[in-house]
Amino acid sequence: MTDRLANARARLERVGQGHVLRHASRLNKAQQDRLLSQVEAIDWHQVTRLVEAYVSNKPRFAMPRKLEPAEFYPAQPPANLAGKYVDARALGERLIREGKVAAFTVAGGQGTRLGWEGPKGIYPATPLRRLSLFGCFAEYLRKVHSKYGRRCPWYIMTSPANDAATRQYFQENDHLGLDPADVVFFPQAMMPAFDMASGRVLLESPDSLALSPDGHGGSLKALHRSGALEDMRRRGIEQISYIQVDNPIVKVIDPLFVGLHALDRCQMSSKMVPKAYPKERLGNFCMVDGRVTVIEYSDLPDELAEQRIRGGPRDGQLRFQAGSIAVHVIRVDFVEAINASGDFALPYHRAEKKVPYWDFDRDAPVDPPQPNAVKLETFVFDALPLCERSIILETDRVEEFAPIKNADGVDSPATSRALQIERAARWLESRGVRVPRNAEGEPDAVLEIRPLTAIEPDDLDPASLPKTIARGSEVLI
Ligand code: UD2
Repeated sequence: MTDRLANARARLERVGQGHVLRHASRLNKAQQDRLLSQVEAIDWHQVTRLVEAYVSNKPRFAMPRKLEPAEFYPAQPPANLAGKYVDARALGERLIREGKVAAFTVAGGQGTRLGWEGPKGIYPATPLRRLSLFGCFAEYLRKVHSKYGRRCPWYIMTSPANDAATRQYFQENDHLGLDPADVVFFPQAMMPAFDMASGRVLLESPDSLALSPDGHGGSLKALHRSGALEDMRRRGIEQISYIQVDNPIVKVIDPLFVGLHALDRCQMSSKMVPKAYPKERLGNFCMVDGRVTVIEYSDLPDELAEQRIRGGPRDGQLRFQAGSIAVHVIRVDFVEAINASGDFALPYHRAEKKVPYWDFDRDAPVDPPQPNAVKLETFVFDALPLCERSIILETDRVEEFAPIKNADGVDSPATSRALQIERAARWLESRGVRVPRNAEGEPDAVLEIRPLTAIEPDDLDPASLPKTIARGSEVLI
């Protein structure tokens, strides 16, 4: 037995996970190396603590004693804030022009709900061109470049499971028209799945652990460990515009949002949409002990979720109405600071999942019919309570939130397509174009506006637009 194998075995035996390498002597050299590399990448002391805290025990959500809805900047500024919005947008634009803003996409998720093989960013998202999600973001950034005269670097967090396929896609597609030097990939860390009954780490095959990405909260560590933060420093980046991979109409960089966040000297800020219904599957922006805190929809008690405002200009609206669309601006020095305090750890969230595993008694894989495993993830919004200052900006759902998450039903390719077409129709109508609508008021044409043409309605030049869209037609602007 090699020293390497013996050492790893001893380490695992000490923490009650000796089964991981018990069959390793039957593996060939390459298989052993693969498994040992996975084992060596894991902090086993932490694993013992996590099993105790999250697998053997089910942590109960501790409801804060005092929970208030968080304040937010409305999408349309009231008269007393109109000047501030103008100043904020000007500041955001200046920061972009000075090269101080980077885009950051978290794309390490597995996309299991969509049933799409391969990186989700490759999913064909737009109604006519079937442009990929990554393609939408790349065109957005190319438009930012042409509008503001400055290239914004784009950081993309992958996972070890989709890193190679993601890079290959960019290479084969000429980096989607971007300068390769401006696209920086780095993988996030992985976390093993635990057998729910025993707390033992699962193996998916004799030479591999059952690993999955450690949650989008892992991005705050991965930015540091990968050297991406240093790269940002070298380029003079101060603000990170954080987006998820699943939303084709997201404002990859929004000058107003960046500007409000910078003007108010915040560490990390967020965008929200008013929830469509009380238990919509969005995190709820709340205030706990004077700090912005996201409470997951599943943790918000029904009675609070259903509460409505009585009287005043917002009469009838949900009291806890601010739902997170997972769009943030984060200061580079905030990410540096939390990483510098060595013990920075976001809380883990426990999910019970069906995880296929290898049964060594039968020497065969098992596809469990019921959830058999616990997966642990951290969430980026759990960094919000670490901020002294944090703002929330409201945005319009049709303008900015058309995520593709599920194969059908809510947040599916079909709902995203309808929202994309509706947004294109609104933009065209705002520039004087007549768009046919059906009895339900939906656009009666398939419309797509290239981000290269416009990332906001004012980018559309009425002189180059059709006067009328023909009913039933397909129009690419
Ligand atoms: C997230 C938020 C929800 C709401 C919604 C808006 C959570 C728990 N919920 O729901 O409150 O804001 O988004 O769309 O976050 N990812 C990684 N690595 C990982 C896991 C995820 O990069 O280890 C990425 C993933 O590629 C995607 C994003 O994070 O871009 C969202 O992941 P999700 O699908 O797990 O989040 P979701 O839709 O449940």
